[in-house]
Amino acid sequence: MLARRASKLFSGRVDFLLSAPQLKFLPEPTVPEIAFCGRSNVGKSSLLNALTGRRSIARASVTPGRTQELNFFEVGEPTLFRLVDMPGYGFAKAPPAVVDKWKKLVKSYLRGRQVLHRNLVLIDSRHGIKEVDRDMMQMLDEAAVGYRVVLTKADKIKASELDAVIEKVADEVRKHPAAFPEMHVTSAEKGMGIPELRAAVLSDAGV
Ligand SMILES: Nc1nc2c(ncn2[C@@H]2O[C@H](COP(=O)(O)OP(=O)(O)OP(=O)(O)O)[C@@H](O)[C@H]2O)c(=O)[nH]1
Ligand SMILES: [Mg+2]
Repeated sequence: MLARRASKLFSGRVDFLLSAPQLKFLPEPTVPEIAFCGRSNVGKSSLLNALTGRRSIARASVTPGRTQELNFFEVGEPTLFRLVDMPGYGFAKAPPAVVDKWKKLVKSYLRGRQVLHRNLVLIDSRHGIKEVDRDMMQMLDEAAVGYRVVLTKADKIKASELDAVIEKVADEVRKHPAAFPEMHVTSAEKGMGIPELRAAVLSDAGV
């Protein structure tokens, strides 16, 4: 069963490979990659930690904008695929030159990476889809890179509010050609939706 295989794989070897501050530092494209995109502070690093069952393999931060490079993690022995923790977008307080540098790096990676099998676009359950998320989804639509929308921090709002957000986000997601119609609702804190997302990542990686 996929879910059991996924859980076994993620509890096995997961190793940090490298941090790429520029395109020239990207690792050789030898295995499928699954990237985590989303606004600063949305919970990318925390979700990666939750999926791999490690408390802090990816650094999760209280300071928005902490992840500034593309961080690669390898899963499996031998390596079956990689997870890529991306810098957050839409962080207004970073100096414009820094934001520009991140944007360029992220865009070139997303558009040009042959082994990129899928993106996870993370949306904070409390805030829903923001303008910067729309820009990112549109860019992915244009680049024809398939993505799954993942709601994060579902533990932070009431069930009734969560239902409303799910419905609203789903309505919008359906309009994006490169987005998967089904969404994932997760909490890295409580483990909600994590087994399902592990299975999805496995099938996206084609392993
Ligand atoms: N309650 C709750 N808090 C969460 C959850 N996921 C992340 N957080 C918190 O949200 C903050 C940001 O999480 P990160 O994982 O660092 O977010 P990020 O998207 O990697 O941030 P950048 O690297 O700055 O772009 C941290 O304080 C986390 O503890 C969750 O599921 N539930
Ligand atoms: Mg991060």
